[in-house]
Amino acid sequence: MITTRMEKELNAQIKAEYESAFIYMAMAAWAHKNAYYGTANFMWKQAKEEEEHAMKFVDYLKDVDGTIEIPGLEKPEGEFKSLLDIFEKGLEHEKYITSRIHNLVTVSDEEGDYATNDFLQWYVKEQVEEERNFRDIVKLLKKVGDQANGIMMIDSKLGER
Ligand code: OFO
Repeated sequence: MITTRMEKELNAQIKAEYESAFIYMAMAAWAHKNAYYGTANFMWKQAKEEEEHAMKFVDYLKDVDGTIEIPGLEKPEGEFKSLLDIFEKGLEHEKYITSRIHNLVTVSDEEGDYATNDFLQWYVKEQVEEERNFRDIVKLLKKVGDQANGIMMIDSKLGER
């Protein structure tokens, strides 16, 4: 049985994961419009993954007989300055999600909820991976700076995801 507080926090995280999906879809749309087709592909796939993150919380709430709340979402930012701008914002967003996951772990401790604590460990590991992916791309983009060839090479590499 899940506590009301834990249930509320997990539902808030369903919303946060769908917000992540929307943010990355907006980035994908901008990238496509600006002919960064590799980045567009990367971001559509990233958005799909975020939906999977959300659905894992939905499935978990089903497992523990919790109440699932389907959230309403805000329109995400749709204008960006560059690929570097996109990936820096992505990295910042992932850091925010990491802090949210860590807070959920703290709440599960406080609630004495060992099952949820165990469930959350998957997200703790996943966030290390998520931050790393974005950070690596930010570093590459900073290295090439304004060189169009370098940017196009990175974009094409991102298309392989
Ligand atoms: Fe990008 O990890 Fe979920 O939100």
